[in-house]
Amino acid sequence: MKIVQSVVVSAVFAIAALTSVTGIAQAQANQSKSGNTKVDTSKDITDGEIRKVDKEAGKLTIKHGEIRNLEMPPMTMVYQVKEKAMLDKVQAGDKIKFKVINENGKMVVTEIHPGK
Ligand SMILES: [Cu+2]
Repeated sequence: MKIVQSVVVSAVFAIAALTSVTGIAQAQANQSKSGNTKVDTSKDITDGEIRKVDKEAGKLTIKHGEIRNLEMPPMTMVYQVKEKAMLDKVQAGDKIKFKVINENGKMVVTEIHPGK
């Protein structure tokens, strides 16, 4: 019983050590990336296709390409928009170019432009 416990304990320590090293490396990568974002603004614009418009909630479902400024891979997801009026000129099926920012941990679409 003692032996089993100590094996488990050292496995947990090994995993914890690995995790913290990875965490530090990622933090450093994020830091250098955010420094670049301000210089190259074209990185902020993402291609997408609107799947659903929810004017009442001020939300937009977008199938989007890679979001470079947020390091997000392509996917379909729901975003809050900065102002509900932005939804007046779009509808499901529209191809767009848009800008999304991370506002205190929440993704917010701040710009929508017609795409092709
Ligand atoms: Cu996404």
